[in-house]
Amino acid sequence: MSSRRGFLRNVLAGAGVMASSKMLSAQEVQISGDMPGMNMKMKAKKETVHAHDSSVLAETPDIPNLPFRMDGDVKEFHLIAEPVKQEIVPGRTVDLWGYNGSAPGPTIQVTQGDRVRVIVDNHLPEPTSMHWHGFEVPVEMDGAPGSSQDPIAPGGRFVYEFTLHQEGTYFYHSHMAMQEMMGMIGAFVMHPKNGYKPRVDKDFVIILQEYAILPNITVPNSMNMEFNWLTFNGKAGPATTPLILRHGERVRIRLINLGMDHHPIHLHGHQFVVTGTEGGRQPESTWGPGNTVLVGVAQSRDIEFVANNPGDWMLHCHLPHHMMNQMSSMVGPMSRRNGMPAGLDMERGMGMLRQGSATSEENGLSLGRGMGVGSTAEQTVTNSPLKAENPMQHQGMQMGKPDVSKDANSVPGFPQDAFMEGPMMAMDRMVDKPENFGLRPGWSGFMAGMMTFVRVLPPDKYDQIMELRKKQEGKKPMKMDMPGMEHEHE
Ligand SMILES: [Cu+2]
Repeated sequence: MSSRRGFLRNVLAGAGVMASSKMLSAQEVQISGDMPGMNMKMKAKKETVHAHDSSVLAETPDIPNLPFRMDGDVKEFHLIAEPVKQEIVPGRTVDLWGYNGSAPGPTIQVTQGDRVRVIVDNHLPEPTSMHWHGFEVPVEMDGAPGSSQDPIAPGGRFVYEFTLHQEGTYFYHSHMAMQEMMGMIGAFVMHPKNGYKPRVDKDFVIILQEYAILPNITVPNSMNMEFNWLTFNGKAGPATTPLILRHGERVRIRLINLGMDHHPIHLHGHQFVVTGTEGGRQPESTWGPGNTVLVGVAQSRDIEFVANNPGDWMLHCHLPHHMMNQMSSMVGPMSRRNGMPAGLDMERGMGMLRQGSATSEENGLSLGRGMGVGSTAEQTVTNSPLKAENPMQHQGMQMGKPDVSKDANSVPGFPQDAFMEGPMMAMDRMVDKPENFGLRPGWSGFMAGMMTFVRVLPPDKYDQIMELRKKQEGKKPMKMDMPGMEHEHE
């Protein structure tokens, strides 16, 4: 079994890229004022990047791009389905299944018309199959287990090969339903042969996922119907990486959803237009303004806007429970009653009524909220007073005082957000990174779940962050920002 590192080395060697060579980020390409294919020398020659292509390479914050090598005219990628450790927020590393060490898996980027080969190795303990979601390819390449191919056995391999005539935001995923809920998806961006008009300056990919993970274990319960970890590219707020924009730039954000819920993704401070779906580019006549786009399960939505309003703007799922971390019914002290059933059996876990009404004693507040296997009965939690004088201490978090009124504990419904967010939860330093530079102190206490920032910055602040980022990237052994491409002067 070849190690991932070894594999990457081989791929890089195959692509003529030395491990030490400096890769360009999408930003840097953009700063140079040209398209990626023009200012870089590529092994791929002109078949892979078209002279009239004004597309910028898409960036998937917190997720690498998948490198490729050219085999004649074929772009060859290599994906390894395997268990991965994923740090969702500082201090919370969970056991997911993904590809090449990451969940979601690395982003694949090709150009419309490319001949593509993807070697898929299965390093999972059970069979898997790779589906190319929305691809118009011959049925034997569709990855439907049992019907179009045998599942890929543990230790096995399947080689997919197809020519792609489409353009747009696509994705790959395991076609084993429960594996999907373990993280097994990745983005597959097909850039158009001739660039979209109007062209964008920045192009981002965000994959929406959700997991049900009990507070005391690291493995998601893929059978659960409720979720307490909601992620953008495998990270929950405040660990998500903000999208950095220079004031005035036009931006595309490609949103991809694979989970059990639909997510209304909302942007502050700007109106956008939906320019594409999981079926590719939409005609411009359909582009109406909005600021919230519902990304349904198995769908993708491309949104575009001009970042003309300076500021640090939230981009988030607007389902209230998807703006929280680690939420389980143990967290909200909502009842004084003993023995609320939670996760006792599947019927109740899924919210099916056996007796009584949804709010009866038998069912009560935990109905359909059980975090599942392992929890026999919910711990009793009382309405214990929140002490403003004596804030609780936890890990490396900044412990501000919970801001509650003197009579808070006599108010029905208290506490609600006093527990879930606020200065008590701030961890600015623990999630420190160039993209967070200059945010308002304490910001991280209010970022959770499917949340990140779109930072529309004046030129000097923008340059400062890009400079910090360049420095940080220089420290990393290698950065896979540009598949198969290398810096001109190295
Ligand atoms: Cu949501």
